[in-house]
Formats: sequence, structure tokens, C-alpha cells
Amino acid sequence: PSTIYLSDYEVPAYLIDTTDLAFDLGEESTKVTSQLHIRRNPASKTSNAPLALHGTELDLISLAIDGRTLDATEWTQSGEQLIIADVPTEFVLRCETLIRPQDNTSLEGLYKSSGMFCTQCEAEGFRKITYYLDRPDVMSVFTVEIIADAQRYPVLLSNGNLSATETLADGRHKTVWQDPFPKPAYLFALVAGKLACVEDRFTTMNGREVALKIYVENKDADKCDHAMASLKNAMRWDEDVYGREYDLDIFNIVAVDDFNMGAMENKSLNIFNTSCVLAKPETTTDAGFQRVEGVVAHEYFHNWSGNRVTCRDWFQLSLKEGFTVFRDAEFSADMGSPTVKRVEDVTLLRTAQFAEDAGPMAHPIRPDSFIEISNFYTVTVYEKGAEVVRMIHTLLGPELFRKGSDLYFDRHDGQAVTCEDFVLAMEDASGVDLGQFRHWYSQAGTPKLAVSAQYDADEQHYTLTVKQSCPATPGQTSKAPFHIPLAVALLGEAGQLALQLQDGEPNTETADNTEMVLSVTEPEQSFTFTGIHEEPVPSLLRGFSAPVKLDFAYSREQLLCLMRSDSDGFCRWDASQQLGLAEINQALADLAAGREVAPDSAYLDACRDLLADETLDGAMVAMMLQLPSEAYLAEIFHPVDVIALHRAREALRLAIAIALQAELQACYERCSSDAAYAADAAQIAQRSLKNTALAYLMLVDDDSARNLAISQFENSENMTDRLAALNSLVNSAAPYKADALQRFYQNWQHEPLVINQWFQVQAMCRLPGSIDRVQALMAHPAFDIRNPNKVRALIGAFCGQNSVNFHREDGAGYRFLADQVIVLNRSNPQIASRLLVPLTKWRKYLPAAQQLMCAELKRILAQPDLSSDVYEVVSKSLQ
Ligand code: HT7
Ligand code: ZN
Repeated sequence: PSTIYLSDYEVPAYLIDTTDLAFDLGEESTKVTSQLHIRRNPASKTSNAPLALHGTELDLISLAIDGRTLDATEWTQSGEQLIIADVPTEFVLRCETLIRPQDNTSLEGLYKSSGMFCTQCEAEGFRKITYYLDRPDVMSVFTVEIIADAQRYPVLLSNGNLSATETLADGRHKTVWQDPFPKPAYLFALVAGKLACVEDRFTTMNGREVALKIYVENKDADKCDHAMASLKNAMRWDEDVYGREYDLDIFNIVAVDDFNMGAMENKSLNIFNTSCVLAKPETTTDAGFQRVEGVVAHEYFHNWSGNRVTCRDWFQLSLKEGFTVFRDAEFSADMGSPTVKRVEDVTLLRTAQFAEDAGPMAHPIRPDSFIEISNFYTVTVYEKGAEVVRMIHTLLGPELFRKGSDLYFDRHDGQAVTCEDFVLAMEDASGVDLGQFRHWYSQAGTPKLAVSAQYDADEQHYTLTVKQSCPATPGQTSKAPFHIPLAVALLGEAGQLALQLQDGEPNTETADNTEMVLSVTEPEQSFTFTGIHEEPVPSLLRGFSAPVKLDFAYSREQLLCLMRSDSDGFCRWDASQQLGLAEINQALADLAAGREVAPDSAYLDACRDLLADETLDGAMVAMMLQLPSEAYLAEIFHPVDVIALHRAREALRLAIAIALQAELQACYERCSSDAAYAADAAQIAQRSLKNTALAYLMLVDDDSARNLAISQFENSENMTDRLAALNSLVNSAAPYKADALQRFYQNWQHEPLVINQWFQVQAMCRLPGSIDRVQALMAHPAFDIRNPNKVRALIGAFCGQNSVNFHREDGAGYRFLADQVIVLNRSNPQIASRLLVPLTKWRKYLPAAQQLMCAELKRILAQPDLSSDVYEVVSKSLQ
């Protein structure tokens, strides 16, 4: 497979003004007829370029130009391209192809899922439907005719407005859809199936009436209310916060079982993984409800950030994804608890993204090259990309940022543009120089900020010295300094101190001048605050103002002070994590020396106070009580001794549970409630704290804890509590757990999404023997390796979230994963390459583990017919 470089970008030699497609959907195969109005691109430098269309896995039936059928000498095929050497400057190309959606297991292009036809065209799936200029800077006006059996496929959908329906002879019917907005092929969608429709309406800020329709299988029609409410909230929010109005009379969402990602923002016809649209309290956890809200909003927001203004090429992916993730994060923060949302996002970034940025696949948010673009739908492009947009928001402030986004949308409406265009609009609207800031787009790696402080009591000066550095990443050995917004406050005895920088402008960043964003631009830089009457505790990187690793030598007392009283929720939580990390280090030393693990009493007191404080947000308390995850620890320790870390963390959790048993019990009881389920912030917080307390109590695993878990499992009416109880039981020695698993399966076997949770709980069980159970479950009738949700729930959860079992010393976990990757490489390369990520991190681990992991990677690499997806990840991780 060959590498594609951003520096090789050229404008397309041809443009397609209109695209007329006709689909004849059959049980064996589907005939696709396209009529493309093509003309030479006046902006192209190559005047006599042949027409080179993308196409793969297509049976070509016929090609005609302006009504004249071409004979086989007039075109050639090379790799994924169909080349017609001699074409007029403007013409109509008619093309007939035959495809087999029934056999399409890659879930790219047109495929069948649970009896319905559906499409996934981003990034390069349209070329599996017909020959086309399948690149995002070719935007065309689509008209789509669909013909299918009326009984089997009563619902026939595509983008835009329905312009005609017709009943045909032989039991078939036809619909015609017209989308007035020019779009790239990756936003094309088609759905045909027997589907129930849940309907609502939305009136936009300018009075446009929009019909909102969610199409699902009949049995799921009772699980659409939350998605519909989320959609309406998102539509209103985008009007209020960004001034963006919806632009068509119809907005459709369709739920499908088999889907490689969460959802897809096809113009006016969003296609969703069922896991991101269906929700009801009996079957869906709080996390599931929040995911539905976030993904529905994300796809809706793409209507502007992605569809109306799209990407010039796939190197610019973060232009739409980073911006849209930032938008959906702000939306979710406004709908629920902003601090909890921020801590969740930072947790994902500091585990998965920091790991990616330090690994063999590290890339800037705007990559310079790729082999397979599907491999670049990454936490870096999405989540770090969102952090980069957030930093622009921080540097400009909300008003100027809004001016910038207005200018961006106005200036580029209907265009395919670049990250540079986004930054330029922000600069032009605000007058803020983002010159140095642009390094965030081109440089990979997580910058480190080493901060030290000096207090001069005589001068009443407090100086923070900041040194920035960034480790080398593949292809980038030295890095230019970044422009890093560092939000700070200084905590004194009686609260936050007023901040004034020596030689600085008066601080107007907060009403009481107590918070400031420092612009760190130099490799080393000092900031001196004047009028500081006492030595403060610095609160640094408030709100996680930049995606960096911050190092400050806090004392335990300072961390306890931050944990108890910082007004910034992120810094409070982070202090709790740093204290937890210190405890884990101590536990490692204790176990190595054969001592009993005994947590520090001041740390325990702080946890005790958290548990007792009813005024605090329960979700925050729950997050602060949780020790840093094993995934986070894997980012801190070098090399990572998975087993030792797991033992130390578990021993510490048990010691905390024993020391705080009474408080945990009281907290559990206080948080138990009979109120009817609501997925609101208050109730979610309460359940989260209750189930955190239960998990701790179950470590003690005495009768009283088991009885709590059993009773919660049997009596809960919502899936959050039921699953939390099941999870505690499965990880305990309670004999009841086998019964619990069996009963759970029996009760929910008709709900695939619930059964996926059942698979996941077992896959993540920390106890020995999980790999055997996972292997046995792969033979369970409910498991299906062709369904990505099931693969993620069982194989993905085991390999990615059950470190202690995956890293079994005999290498069985690594072997198991490689076996699955080899199988999936043939049926679904996108899923195969995502699944293998845990193996690519081999350099982090102890030498024995490294060897075993490398051997499995080499075994994969030696397979014949390796997909470009898997080849790229494996070969880069072995370099
Ligand atoms: N823009 C969507 C990307 C997507 C995707 C990419 C590759 C393979 C399958 C896919 N399904 C959806 C999702 C989003 O970010 O909104
Ligand atoms: Zn997206």
C-alpha cells in the first residue's frame, strides 16, 4: 500500500456539477446507474488530464459519454481507478455498475444490516457504490431514485427532500430524493427497510417548520424519546450559541445494528449505530443516555461544521471533527454538569490520546501523510482537535470566538476548506495573532510544562517559572515551542488572591481579578505576580486549559488544600488524582517490601470528608474517590509492570474500603432513592456516588455488602443500578454471581444492546480466568463477529480495558487478540485495525511482555492479503 501526502494535494482536474443516481435494490445484487454532469476544473493546472474516477469492488456494466457507449478500449482500470483518457471539456457520463450489498461485511459503501439496506460513505466508501470523484472537494447536487420491493422495504430514504413516489408493477415502488445543497460524496446516504418512524417537529428561529423523524426497527420505537429530546435541544442550542439554523424541511435519523462507528452526519439523513440513538431507563445506563445526547448533538452540529462548510481533503479532518467535538462538549456541559463533563473528557484525553501521542501512530491533529484514512479517525484528530479549538476559544474569549465562527461560516458556506481557513477566520475576526499557535496543527506529541514557584516575602512577589518541551514523535525530532494558554489562580488563606502581573496590563479576566490565562510561548518563561501578601498554593492549568502534561512539585498539604477548596472543579479532581497516585506509589513500595498497604491518614480523612459532605456534587465526589485508572497509570510509569500496578491499586482500594466502610455504607444509604428515573444531572450524580460506594463495599465482600449488591441487582428498575450491581458481583467471590449472570441473560436476551453490556461486564472481570470466559462467550449464540458492537463489547473490552488479564504473563491475551485481528482483517478491516491498538503499545511494557507482543504483531504482518488498514498500523508500530 502507498502513502498519501498532504504536500501532494492538487485541486481536482474535473468537477461534477450534478449527480443523478438510480438504485435498483435486489436480493442478489443492486444495479446502480449514475449520470454525472462533469466539466474540467478551470482552477486545475493540468489542461489535458485524463478523467480518473475512483471505484472498488464494482462490476462495470456500461459507460457512455453524452449518450455514446464507450467500448473497452476507451477506458483502463488501474488499482482503484477507472481512467478515461479522452473526454470533452464538459459532458454527461452515464455509468452502470452492479454491486452486492448482501456480501459487504466491511460496512463501507452500501450494505445490509438486519434486513435493511444502508450506507456508510465517509471517508472513501462511495467508491464502493459507483465510479466517482470520491474526494471531499468535489461537491455536487444529488438527485437519487430508489426502486425496491414495497413489502420488504416500505421505507426508502436518501438526502434532502422527497420529490416523488410511485407504485410500480411487480410489487415494487420508487421514491425520488433531491438535495439542493451541493455536497461531497461522503455525505451521500441511502436507507431502505421496514422501519417504524417516531415523529416530532421543530420550529427554527426564523420560523421554518422542520419535520424530525427517527426510523428504527418496530421493537425499538419505545426507545427514541431521549434522542428526539436531545435533537431538539441541540437544534435550539446551535441557534442560541452559534446563531446556526437548520436549513431543510426534514431531518431524518435512522438506527442500524451494524455500524463501524457511532453515527454519520449525512446531509439530512443521519445514520446511527443503535447504541447511540436508542435509550430507555430499563435498558440503558446513565452513560448510555449521555452518549445518545452527545452523539445526536454532534451529528446535528455537523450540519454546519462539516456539511455546509466541509473539508478540502482528509488531512483536514480535524477541521470538522475537532470543531464539532468542541461544540458537542460545550452542549453536553450546558445540558448537565460542566465540571463532570470536563473531567470525563480530560480523562479520555490523558489516557487514550496521550498514549496515542506517545506511541508509534502519533500524528498531528492535521496529519502530513497516511496510508489508510480510516486509521486517522483518532482520539488525536477528534479529542485533541477539540482541545485545540478550545484553546482558541480561551485565547479569544467567548465574544471574539463567536465573531470568528460567524466569519468562518459566512466566508466559507458551500466550500471545502482547510484548518488554515478556520484559523485565519478566527484571526481576522478577533485581531489576535495565532501565528505561533499554528504549531498545534502541525506538531504531534504532548508538550510538557515543568512549573516551579518562588515566593519573595519582602517584595511580595510570587514568580512562576514555566519550561515547555515536547518529546520527539515519528518523523518529528525537534519541535518549535507551542503557544500554550495556562489558566492560573493563587489560593491564599482566605480564598483566591487578586492577580496583577508585574509590567502587565490590569487583569480583567475575572470579575474579581483572581484568575488569569498566561500565554506561554517561550521554551522558558517567568511570570511574576505583585502584591502577593502570603505564600499561596498555585492552582494551575485550571479547567485543563491546554492538552499538556503539567509538572509542579506540590506537597501533600498543598494537594489536600486544592482538593478541599479549589473553586476550579478540574483542579480539585486532579489534586485528588495526584494524591491517589502518591498512595499507589506507596502501596507499590509496601507490597514490594512485604508490608501491609496502609493509606495515609490525611488522605483517608479527605476521602471521609468527601463522603460525608452532602453539599458537594455527588458525581464529583464519585470521581474524586476513584483512584487513577490503570490506563492512566500506564501513562505515568515506565516501564509499565501491569501486574504489580494492578495488585497495588487493588490492595489500596481494599484498604480504603476497610477504613471507610461505615462512611461508605452511610453514603450508599443516603444516595438510595425511590424517585422515578430521570437522566438528569442530579440523579445521575446520585447514582454515580451510590455505585462508587457499592463497588468499594463489595471489595470487602462480606455478607452485608453482598446483600446490598444482590438486592440492588434484583430490585432495580433502571439499567444503571442493575448493571453496577452485576459488575460488583461478577468481580467478587459471591456464589450468586453465576445465577445473576444467567438471570440477566434470560431477562434481556431479546435486547442486543443489553446483551452487549452483559458481554462487556464479563470481558472486563478482573479475576483470573477471564480469557477463557471470553473465548467461551465467542461461541455463545448471541455473539456475532460480524457485528462491531459485539466485537467491541467482548474482544475490545477484554483487550483494551482488562489489563491484568490481557497482559497475562504467558502471552495468551496477545495471542488471542492477534487471532481475532487476523479473522477480522478479511471481513472488516476498519474494526480489525482499531482492535489491534493495545498490541501497538508494546514498547511501554516489561521486556518479556514486549517480546511476546512483538511476536504477535509480526505474525499479523506475515499474513497474506493484509488490508491497508491493518498493514499501516502493524507496520508503523514495528518501526
Ligand atoms: N463523521 C463520521 C465518521 C464516520 C466514519 C469514518 C470511518 C468509518 C466509518 C465511519 N462512520 C462514521 C462520524 C462523526 O464523527 O460524526
Ligand atoms: Zn464527527
